[in-house]
Amino acid sequence: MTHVLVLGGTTEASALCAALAEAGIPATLSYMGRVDRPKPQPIPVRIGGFGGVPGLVAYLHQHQITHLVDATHPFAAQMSTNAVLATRETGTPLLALTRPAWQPGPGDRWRSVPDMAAAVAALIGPAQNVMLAIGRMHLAEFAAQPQHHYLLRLVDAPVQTPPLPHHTVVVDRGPFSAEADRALMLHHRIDLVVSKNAGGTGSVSKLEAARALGLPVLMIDRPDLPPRAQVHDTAAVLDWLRR
Ligand code: 3Y8
Ligand code: NAP
Repeated sequence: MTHVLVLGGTTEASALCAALAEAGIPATLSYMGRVDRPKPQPIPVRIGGFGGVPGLVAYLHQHQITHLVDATHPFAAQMSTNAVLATRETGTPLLALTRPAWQPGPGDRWRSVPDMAAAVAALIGPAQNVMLAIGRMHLAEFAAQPQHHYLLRLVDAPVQTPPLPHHTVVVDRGPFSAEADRALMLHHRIDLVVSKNAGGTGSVSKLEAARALGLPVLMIDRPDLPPRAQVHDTAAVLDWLRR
């Protein structure tokens, strides 16, 4: 009896869940529980960490999971690493559903940096209006460059004030639109956009808006992940499940 566990939190994960529901394939979606109101899904959802690799191993056994699809965000490196290690231990087939990294195109003014620390270091220099479109988890690191005015886009209103002396919070969740992002950047007179190289369609809008406005982008490259089989679309996952 097939039972698929999908590690979610991305647009692609939601598309896969819809396809699994449509195909009548028994599946469960897993969220970490990072945001207040995760998106409703057409299949059963579990929320919360598993408890490291041992916890995930136990879950795979207890719920007789026959296939694990890692459809987490490319920056969810710990989850993806745990998925590789746990399935190596249990022998559960693992497939990653991910999206290709964004590539700069004509008109893009990108400066790529290897990680968050390098992005912080790259902000040395006189005060600018900086759009930090990287969520909530790494904001505190930017306190090392307090001179800028930061525009912060967050899924939920912050519980405590971010440790940045000059900042404006916009509470919004993607997918976003290039028109709205362009208006947002103009309204806040943004000089520079900081972005993770998430790939996909859910937040590419900020890159399109930056290109239209001729703004520079500080692009944070993805963390390295252990090797695993990976595909870029739902159809390939369904084929894999049928084999
Ligand atoms: C909890 C679950 C779907 C999935 C939608 C995608 C697109 C919209 C764009 C910007 C960039 C950012 C952030 C972002 C996007 C999609 C996708 C994506 C970026 C939700 C969701 C969960 C999260 C967690 C959240 C992080 C944060 C990152 C905001 C749901 C809405 C910045 C990543 O407050 C927090 O703790 C937020 C944490 C991890 C990164 C960070 O460091 O703060 N995502 N985002 C998942 C869980 O609990 O397991 O409600 O949908 C999902 C989505 N967010 O089904 O339609 O596919 O990527 N998510 C980044 O890319 O830089 C926003 O503002 O331009
Ligand atoms: P992470 O740093 O790689 O994972 C940290 C720990 O969170 C994991 O070890 C695991 O805890 C738990 N976890 C992460 N994803 C989980 C999931 N889908 N289901 C159950 N537990 C999960 O992960 P993250 O970057 O915080 O991402 C958390 C969630 O937000 C994921 O669903 C991810 O797809 C989504 N997301 C992240 C980003 C981003 O920028 N990082 C962007 C968009 C969406 P245990 O070790 O206890 O099992």
